Amino acid sequence: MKVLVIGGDGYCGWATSLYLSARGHEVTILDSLARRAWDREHGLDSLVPIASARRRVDEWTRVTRRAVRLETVDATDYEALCRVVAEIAPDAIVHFGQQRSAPFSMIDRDHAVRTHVNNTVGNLNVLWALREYAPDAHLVKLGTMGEYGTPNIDIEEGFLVVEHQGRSDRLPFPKQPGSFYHLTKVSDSDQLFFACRTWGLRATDLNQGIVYGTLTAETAASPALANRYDYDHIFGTVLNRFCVQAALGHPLTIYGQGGQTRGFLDIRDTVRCVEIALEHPAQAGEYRVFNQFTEMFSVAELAERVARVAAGLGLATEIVRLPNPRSEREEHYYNARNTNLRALGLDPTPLGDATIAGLIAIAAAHRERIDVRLIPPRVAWRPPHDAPERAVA
Ligand code: NAD
Ligand code: USQ
Repeated sequence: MKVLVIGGDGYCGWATSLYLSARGHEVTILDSLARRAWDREHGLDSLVPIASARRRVDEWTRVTRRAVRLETVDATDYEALCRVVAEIAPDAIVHFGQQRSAPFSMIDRDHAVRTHVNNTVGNLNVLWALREYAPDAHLVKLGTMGEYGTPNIDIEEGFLVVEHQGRSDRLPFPKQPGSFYHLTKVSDSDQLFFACRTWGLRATDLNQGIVYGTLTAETAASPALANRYDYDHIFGTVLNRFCVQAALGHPLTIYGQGGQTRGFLDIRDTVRCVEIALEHPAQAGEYRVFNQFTEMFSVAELAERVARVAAGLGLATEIVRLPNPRSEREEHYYNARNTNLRALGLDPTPLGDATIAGLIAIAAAHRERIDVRLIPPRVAWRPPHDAPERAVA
């Protein structure tokens, strides 16, 4: 298959590009390298050093004799995007290429707007480029479990059968996203559904949970193929952050009560989920949603788990509950369905103590690169004087 991976220089995209290339697919990475620029802008860096985009694709060819093409293009640049899509004539496009941090999108108006322009214009351009140059190609788009929020009912895969006034319909599941970033994903889903209904495009929306881990067989093959490992308060996700904190002897930073429950998956399952979606394309005109996670955990459960594994490694780990910088439910019902990918062959990798110990060990090996000032949360969802209690008073 000829696969165009938009955002292929990022955390999920890099691992997926190499995984697909190793399995004989003809992979082109299209990436604006915006993420590297955002890191520089905010003084952040991956804990594990990552080679430049050019250097890593060259290294892949050296190690495997397989080529991955690299196009440094921004998906918001429609002409450049179309040139690549027309040239490659892909069988499938995997779209990872967006600003994906909730805190980044909540820093200020400028970051919220940049997130929306980058993600929404990019997604629209991908849909128009498909319509014009590859209408039969399958779009596999990364969405997020965070589109649904935390409703007090079970979360279905994209759609809900609703009975109302004696009539019934299968409608998009109600969305209650928790940040300006998550809002862009809701808008993308609407765009995808519309483009499939209207133009007959075929799309799979992968509503992915929080990814953890850093190693896949391919990224482990050489230091120059290493994947990013984010631990900072803007791009670091919760389990990866806890493992770095444990390695440092830094208290594990639970925001609020810690009852926040989310879907999680190992990055080794991310790459397999994308492969499964590609192997079983949506029909022409079909828009379908797969909830892409393997297990559900609360933040407090994860902290306790990491502390226990760290103790086994001789590391004393404290857990702290910080005032929550976000607006989110801290104790809530959470039960999400994830049967579609399993039905198509996903054999989940459960979170094992060995995975946590491995992440702690990688962090310990790079501890001189850790900037502890980047750990405490600094982006608040609302200024203190805007808290609802005050607003009501
Ligand atoms: P990342 O920041 O590591 O990678 C995103 C990549 O996209 C970067 O290389 C960036 O340069 C590129 N990019 C951004 N805007 C672009 C544009 N306009 N044109 C071209 N390239 C662009 O993020 P990630 O963690 O790999 O996430 C990838 C996708 O998966 C995102 O869409 C994200 O919303 C989704 N996702 C991630 C997670 C997670 O836990 N990491 C969980 C659920 C969903
Ligand atoms: N949290 C802590 N302590 C921390 C960091 C986070 O308690 O040190 C809490 C947050 O308050 C939140 C939960 O952990 O309740 C998850 O936060 P996160 O930063 O790990 O993940 P999130 O902001 O939800 O975003 C990440 C990715 C995003 C993706 C999303 C999937 O950055 O791209 O869309 O996970 S999901 O959570 O399913 O929406």
